Amino acid sequence: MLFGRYKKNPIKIADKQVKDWKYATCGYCSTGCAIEIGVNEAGKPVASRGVGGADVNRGKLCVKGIFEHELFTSAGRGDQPKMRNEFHEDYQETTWDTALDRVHKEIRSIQEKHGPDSFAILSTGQLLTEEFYTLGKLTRGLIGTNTYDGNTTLCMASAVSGYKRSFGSDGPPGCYEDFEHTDLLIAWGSNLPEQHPIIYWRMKEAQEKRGFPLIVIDPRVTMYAQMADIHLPITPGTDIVLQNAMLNVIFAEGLEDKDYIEANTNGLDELKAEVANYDPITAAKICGIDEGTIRVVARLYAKAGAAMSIWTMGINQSTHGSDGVVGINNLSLCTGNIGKPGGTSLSITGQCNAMGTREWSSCSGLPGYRLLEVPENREEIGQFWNVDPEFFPKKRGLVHTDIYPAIETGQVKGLWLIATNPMSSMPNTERIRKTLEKLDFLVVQDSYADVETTQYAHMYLPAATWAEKEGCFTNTERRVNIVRKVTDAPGNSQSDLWIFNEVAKRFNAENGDAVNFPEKSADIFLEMGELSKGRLVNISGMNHDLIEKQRGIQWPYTKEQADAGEIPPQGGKRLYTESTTFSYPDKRAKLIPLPFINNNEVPDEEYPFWLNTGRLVEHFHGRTKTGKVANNNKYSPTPFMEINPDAAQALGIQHGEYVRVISRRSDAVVMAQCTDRVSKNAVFIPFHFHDCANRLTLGLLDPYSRQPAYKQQAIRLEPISDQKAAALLNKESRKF
Ligand SMILES: Nc1nc2c(c(=O)[nH]1)N[C@H]1C(S)=C(S)[C@@H](COP(=O)(O)OP(=O)(O)OC[C@H]3O[C@@H](n4cnc5c(=O)[nH]c(N)nc54)[C@H](O)[C@@H]3O)O[C@H]1N2
Ligand SMILES: Nc1nc2c(c(=O)[nH]1)N[C@H]1C(S)=C(S)[C@@H](COP(=O)(O)OP(=O)(O)OC[C@H]3O[C@@H](n4cnc5c(=O)[nH]c(N)nc54)[C@H](O)[C@@H]3O)O[C@H]1N2
Ligand code: SF4
Ligand SMILES: [Mo]
Repeated sequence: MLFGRYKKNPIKIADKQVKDWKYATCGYCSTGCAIEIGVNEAGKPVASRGVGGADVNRGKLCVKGIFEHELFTSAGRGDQPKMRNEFHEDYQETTWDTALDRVHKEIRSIQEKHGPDSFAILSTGQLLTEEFYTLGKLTRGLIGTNTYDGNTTLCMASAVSGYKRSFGSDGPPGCYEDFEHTDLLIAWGSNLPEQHPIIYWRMKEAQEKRGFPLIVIDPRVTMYAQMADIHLPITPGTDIVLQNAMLNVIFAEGLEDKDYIEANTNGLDELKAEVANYDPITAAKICGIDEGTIRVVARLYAKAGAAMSIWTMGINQSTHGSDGVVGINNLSLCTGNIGKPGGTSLSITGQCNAMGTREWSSCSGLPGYRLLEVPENREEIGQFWNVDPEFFPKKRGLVHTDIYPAIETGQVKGLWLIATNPMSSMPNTERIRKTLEKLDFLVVQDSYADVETTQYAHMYLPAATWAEKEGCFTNTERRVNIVRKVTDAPGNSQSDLWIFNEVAKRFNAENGDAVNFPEKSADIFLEMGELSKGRLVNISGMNHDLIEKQRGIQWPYTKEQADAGEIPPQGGKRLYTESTTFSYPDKRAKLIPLPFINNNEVPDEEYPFWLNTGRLVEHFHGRTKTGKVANNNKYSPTPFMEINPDAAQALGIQHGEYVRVISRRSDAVVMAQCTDRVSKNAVFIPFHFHDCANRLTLGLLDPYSRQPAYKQQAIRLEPISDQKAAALLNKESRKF
């Protein structure tokens, strides 16, 4: 039988007159899709397509990747540095030399007056790895501030912290191919079809072949939850209670992998003692999942030949974020599900190069997962960079979320924001607004001149983005892939690498140009390769051309291993197999007990609803990019909330009406979208819109990772009688 458009006019795709296809890696999410940008005769990017031979996406792209070429000509790009005078007036265009001389002068003058750490540098997960490495060398080796971090503290810090606590090092051990070997998949707080559509497609294809059960744990009935075999609508913020209860059942029924535990782990007795407190009946009362279901899921998980866990922000962004990751690792270790095909504990990363910054930016330490706390690591990098190792701090300084309060108290006086926008992404943005206003000197280095933070900046540096420059990203499965330069950046904007190198020249001149800063991205990559030798994150066998040829290579990858055929041509698939052991000195992983303390802001009589925040498939973060691409923006141009129809009816709120949402911090106006995706006592607001979700969030911090709990806070709702005025207010607070 024939369906669809048969006999009707077939869809005609306009001939874009592509002359040449250029290779890149998608610049949005951490899936790491290989993409080709079509340029026409005049060299103008006119089309995007997935790369067929690339293992990650096998020719596919999602709704963001497919329109990514439109970014190059999108509205709001910066094309000239801009500067205000010392009275914060006269925002004027200026030359690069004047701008960068002033950046150098202001940093040093603040440091001289208030100490080296009084100037803060905050970066991102969206630069190229070579840029991250260069920024790290500049910050740690020349500027010498320890107030240096990235937005990954808002994103991956709990995963990093949990991996370090369980395995002794960061580094996701699994890969996408694990879907093709697994017998069961649990997804914790991850909305894969919307946030990582192509990883989802890989998973779905494998599941259709192998029929493994999919268990989704999420308070919201997401698209992923709708496709699950079992959906556990957990009470927000209580995942570790469920994890403990699952282990309680596993131990009680003797389902653990005793041989694996004995050979590879420490801490079993302490863990057993703690989980004994979490029998499924008690646990059910806290986490909202009934006793019988906890037992079924625990048995299914432990009895599966190979079981895989993935997770994203529903775990990381919590006051128990780091513990939640350790809890997943506990489950994996106790059932022997690490380092084997289909048996893994895989954190799904966020931004396109959140992995690259973890590995090479020196934000949390020194390059190649080295630590400031380890004297040999400081010595090694000092020698390699020609910097006195004594110049390095002996421990990590303030993290992202602690830097803003340090601005409030006057400890930090200057800030350089690089590719991150706290006015849309930090919790409690009304407080952040006041914080930014306190700064003596704020530099904003962003590809878009209309990013909200420029309103508070003394200096704006226009940066090239994505395929306007050349270098690498590392994706969720440790695959390094390359972005080639497709087109020039607009006007007088420059690549982040160029900017860092120019700033470095000014600091380097202070001490006779002692430190070497290569200009070419390919050379910087080789330098990183040298530093990676003998490290877990070994990339020494890779170079830019080889990476493009193989359509991405996973680390660890050395020339010796590749020549000897010990690893496939596309790199090491898994960590903690026989050839890579855990990073603790005794090479064993740790089982860690996780007592649960309920420390969230929870709904009460005054603020009766949970506020959950997150993402939509068509938009990326603060929408500086997707807000300008018509085919993305058209799906959701207006701030909205998902609300349960019964809850809406009880409050007299109609579908499509504007509603005032109020938290203890501030308020926001959103359009009501009635849907059963959310329960009667919860609303969900995407955080993509300016002056919206993050006006309301509290952002209590995880004690280990200092990551904010963006997903758990309390709000109340007020219907708005004057809908016209609300629509206008809403329009004003909308960015585009
Ligand atoms: N389209 C698109 N894709 C993106 C991004 C984007 O902005 N747009 N951003 C990228 C980045 S940086 C990141 S970090 C990832 C994020 O990817 P995801 O984490 O998958 O996305 P979120 O929507 O932030 O949150 C995931 C889910 O956590 C659930 N959740 C809330 N509270 C809890 C809880 O207590 N327990 C559990 N188990 N779940 C809970 C939410 O209901 C939500 O469905 O996406 C990446 N991909
Ligand atoms: N309520 C709530 N808040 C959240 C989250 C949540 O789930 N809920 N998630 C958190 C998470 S996981 C994350 S990762 C953060 C993300 O939050 P942000 O770090 O603020 O992310 P973006 O809005 O993507 O900001 C990146 C900026 O870099 C610019 N840019 C893009 N490419 C380049 C480049 O090559 N060079 C330069 N110099 N600039 C560039 C963009 O224009 C943009 O302004 O948000 C966090 N905030
Ligand atoms: S899944 Fe992620 S990496 Fe792939 S095309 Fe979409 S946004 Fe880009
Ligand atoms: Mo993120």
